[in-house]
Amino acid sequence: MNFNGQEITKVAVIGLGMTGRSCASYLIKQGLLPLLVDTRENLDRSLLPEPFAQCELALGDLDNIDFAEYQLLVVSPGISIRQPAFEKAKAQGCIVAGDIELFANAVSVPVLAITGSNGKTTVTSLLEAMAKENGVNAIAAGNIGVPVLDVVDDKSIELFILELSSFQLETTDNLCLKAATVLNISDDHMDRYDGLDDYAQAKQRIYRNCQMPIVNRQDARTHMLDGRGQSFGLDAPANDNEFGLKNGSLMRGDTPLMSVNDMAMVGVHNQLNAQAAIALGLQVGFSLDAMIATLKSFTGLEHRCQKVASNDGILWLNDSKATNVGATLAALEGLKSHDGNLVLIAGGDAKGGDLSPLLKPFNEQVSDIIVMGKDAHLFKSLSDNVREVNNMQEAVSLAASLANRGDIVLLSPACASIDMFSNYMERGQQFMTAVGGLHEH
Ligand code: UMA
Ligand code: ADP
Repeated sequence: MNFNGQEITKVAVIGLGMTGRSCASYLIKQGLLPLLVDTRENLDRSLLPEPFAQCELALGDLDNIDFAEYQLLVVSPGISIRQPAFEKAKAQGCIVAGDIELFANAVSVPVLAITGSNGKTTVTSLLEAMAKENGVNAIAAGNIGVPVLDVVDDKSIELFILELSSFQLETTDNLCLKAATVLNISDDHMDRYDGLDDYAQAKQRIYRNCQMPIVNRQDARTHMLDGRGQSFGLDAPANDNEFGLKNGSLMRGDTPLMSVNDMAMVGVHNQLNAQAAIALGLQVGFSLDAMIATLKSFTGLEHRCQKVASNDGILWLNDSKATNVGATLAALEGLKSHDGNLVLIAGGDAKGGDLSPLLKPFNEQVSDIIVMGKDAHLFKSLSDNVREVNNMQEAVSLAASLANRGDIVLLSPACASIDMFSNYMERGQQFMTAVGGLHEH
């Protein structure tokens, strides 16, 4: 296989989750027989796809594997490349890359990319819907859950819209983009980075080979050092390279594009997401009218400030996708004008993040905080109104006993779910099921 100008014959795939399996299948299709590696010793070989049977398999500690004879190591995003095994391999001449770099090497149609701490999936899905409205056959892929190498060879695709995580960007060097954005930077994945600047640097790699960077005016960590690009923000735009808000309208320069009241998505953060999507869409020739039409009908995604049906006069909101502090702050900001009590259900794995920005909204807006999970104790130091429970059922029952007609119960955990649930979807689903079961007596 030709990879960035070099003929590759010996390759290893590190990690056999969704990405690793996709990489292995792709490489086998290219006529290679990759070494398959996973750090989990108990990985069930019988669950691996049939074509993988021809490949050698190595399980366990990466330090016990000799990568010297391999030219390329394709590493999954869930595995940190900052470990001695990879340092050693690089010193021996191995290239360390991820699936997005292999995609970059193979793709021949335009690509847009989106990263940021929050809003990636919303903006990526919104752009996919805008593409459809424009009659463009586009596909959303990457961190959104569709491994890029599963779709790169589909000749019917006219445009790729990639959601990229900081982990994927760390192993990507040559992805050429029509336009890209870092939506925002706030504390996340601090168990993998040495602070916010280190994390922001990984995200900034998205601009490396990008024709049009789209940055957030209110968030300096999203900016290009040379000031290049277009921007979006909460304030009024100064010129046509700026998108913004003025008198309740989404604006480009002096031109009102649409009233925010006509958007189907709610919350100020979604007004920023909409601006970013419009700016990206214009770079690939989408019509403004079609993008505005999409914004009038696109209601947002499940598990993101989603209303849960109930008949008790309480508004139950499922924001299970709030896996970091920034997302929970955005949800609380959106509920600022609410008059009744607000009961918050939070907790899980804080990923080493700093919870202190929650202190102010907790004091000003939240009447009761119900917490669970690995880092429940961290919330107790933030407020006196914190009660700990053991599971989602208990959390919902307690919330129901605390809330009255006109109040809001918000599940917005500010933490990852993996300590108690298989993913944020399961957490949100358990919340919705428990709320649904409240009146079945
Ligand atoms: N793992 C090991 N040993 C291995 C391989 C993996 O212990 O040898 C563990 C990892 O530490 C991790 C889990 O297995 O806890 C999954 O890691 P992975 O790299 O195999 O993940 P994939 O199944 O390939 O899924 C990845 C993304 N996951 C991560 O980056 C952790 C998925 O994003 C993405 O949808 C998928 O690739 C397709 O591109 C999920 C995610 O949580 C939604 N992303 C993080 C986020 O959004 O915050 C970055
Ligand atoms: P990501 O894919 O980056 O995790 P999502 O679109 O899935 O982003 O949203 C994750 C969480 O962040 C949800 O709780 C959502 O309400 C919130 N959110 C969405 N957009 C923004 C934004 N621009 N700023 C802050 N929070 C946001």
